[in-house]
Amino acid sequence: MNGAPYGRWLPWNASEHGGQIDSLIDVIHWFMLILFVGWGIFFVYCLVRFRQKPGRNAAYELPKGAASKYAEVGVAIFEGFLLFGLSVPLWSRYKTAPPPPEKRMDVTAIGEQFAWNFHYPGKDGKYGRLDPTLISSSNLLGLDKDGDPAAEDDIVSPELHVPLNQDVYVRIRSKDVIHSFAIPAMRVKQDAVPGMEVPVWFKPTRSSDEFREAMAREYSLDQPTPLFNKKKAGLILMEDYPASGEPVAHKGDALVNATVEKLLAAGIKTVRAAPRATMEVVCAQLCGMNHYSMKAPLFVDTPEQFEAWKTAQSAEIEIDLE
Ligand SMILES: [Cu+2]
Repeated sequence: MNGAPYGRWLPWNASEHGGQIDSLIDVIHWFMLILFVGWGIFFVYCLVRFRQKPGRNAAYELPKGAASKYAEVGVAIFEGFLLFGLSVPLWSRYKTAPPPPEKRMDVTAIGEQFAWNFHYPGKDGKYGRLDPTLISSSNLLGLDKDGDPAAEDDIVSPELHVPLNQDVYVRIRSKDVIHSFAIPAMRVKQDAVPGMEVPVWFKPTRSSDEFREAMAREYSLDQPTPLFNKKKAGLILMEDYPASGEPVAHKGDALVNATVEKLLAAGIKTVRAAPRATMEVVCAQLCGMNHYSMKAPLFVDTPEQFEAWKTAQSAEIEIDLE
């Protein structure tokens, strides 16, 4: 990881195709700058050249010349080329070639006012049945755990976990109004439309660990910052403490109350830590009063971290059922 997280005025890019989007943004901005300066110069030229003078009357007829006609036809052809020569083929190539099912990680993202929830098919690779009549505060998606065997191993999570360097295939749905599933760091954005299931796909090429390394800094253990929530684990440790001898806290531990107490008891007052979530899924469609708060943390895990997370999720489900 080199450079500032938010270099070039863009969020960092963590996906395989993101570089192409950034190049397109660059090209369009340079092109618009050239047009802006060109038109600006022409505008000022016209103001000076055709300004009011004694003995000169305004002409109301349009100029009739071949030059302007050729220029207009030329611009139309160029714009047609941009649309049908570049945009349409690129769009169809990207939108009609999803990664094959055996190579991708499948997940469904369901938007509601005002949260995202993620439904993983579990070990069997099959999504369990969702039944709107089963929706409750403890079963947010209405997953039919008793009626459908395919639902037994499914995972429902308010966090999106994806594996590093593997294609991710997301089916996007909505429970109520139109939302927009957006991951700035992955250069992905797609509307979530009630009654429809719209897929998007991307391949994460940089892990959360990498971004944590870039964002790590010293925190004093009694310092209040919004990230340093001792109950909710906004921060995680980037090193073992103490560095020598038997560590009381390990790299990767969440900075929650229990960890902080252990560290203070060992005489440690400052630690190097980083945000637990370095990327997020947001809603990019004004969907109601609390639209601004509609976001979910995104984690790009190494294959081992991803397996460990899935195992922990399945364990939690079993406890819930007892
Ligand atoms: Cu929304």
